[in-house]
Amino acid sequence: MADRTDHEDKAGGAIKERVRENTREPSLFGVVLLNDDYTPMQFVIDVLETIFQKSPAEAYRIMMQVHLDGRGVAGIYPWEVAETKVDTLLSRAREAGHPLQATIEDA
Ligand code: TYC
Repeated sequence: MADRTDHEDKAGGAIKERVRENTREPSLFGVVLLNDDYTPMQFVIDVLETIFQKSPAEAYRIMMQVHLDGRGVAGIYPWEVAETKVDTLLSRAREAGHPLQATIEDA
């Protein structure tokens, strides 16, 4: 193709732009935190800041949403990222002796 421009075929005609042909956006999944009566609020804020990269204000807002509504979305990611976040979250919670739970659902 070095002797032709990107937008011409062999006969010198225009090639149609290919938009999203043979490509797909990755499917996305929400990591949902679940409420319980024992995990300290500050622990939930800490994991939202450190594992889900939330600002202190956003972490507080999400924690309160889970506390009041029973559940809340911590973040939306491709499948393998969501799984890793949940694994990290559950290890940290168990290590600290807290019953915090999270699920993954279609975003
Ligand atoms: N309900 C907990 C408490 O009162 C706080 C909490 C918030 C726990 C969010 C879990 O995902 C959670 N200490």
